[in-house]
Amino acid sequence: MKKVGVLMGSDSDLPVVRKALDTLASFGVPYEVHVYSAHRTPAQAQAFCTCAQDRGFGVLICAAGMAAHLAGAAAANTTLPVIGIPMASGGLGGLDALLSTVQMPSGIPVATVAVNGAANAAILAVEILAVSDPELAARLKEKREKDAAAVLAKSAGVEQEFNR
Ligand code: RP5
Repeated sequence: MKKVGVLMGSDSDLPVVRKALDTLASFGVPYEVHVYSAHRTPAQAQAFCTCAQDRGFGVLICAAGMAAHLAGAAAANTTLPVIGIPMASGGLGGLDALLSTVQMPSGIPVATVAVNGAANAAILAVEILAVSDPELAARLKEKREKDAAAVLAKSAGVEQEFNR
């Protein structure tokens, strides 16, 4: 199975990024994690992304906050799909990172999830890998069904309390 490359701009992003790692692990998807910054360690970030396809990665997840250029810089250095997680660090609640991550020029896309949307970033990465992996696709379907059953169970509780 192809691996997921997970990059974050700072180790201060890890508490949120951990949700992506846990989600990938729950699907049995292999990953590799690095703290590489587009600004503080640009050479390492570029070197990783340039070789990622040859090293067996199928998709990259990049989390960064503030002037968040990591996902865009990654996308500039690979044709693998890149998923950006805008982080809510700094004083602007993540709006700065959201705009920096999502507003890519035509030709270099970044699939941007919600601010701090680490779990969805991982699920999207799994969905990308599942296009060519029927077993993984079955695991995704199973999770959807489990999640729907949990919501319906909660609905049953609310219905019982209020619908008379
Ligand atoms: C970004 O700056 C990082 O991704 C992080 O979200 C933010 C703050 O980094 P630290 O100053 O906590 O290392 O590049």
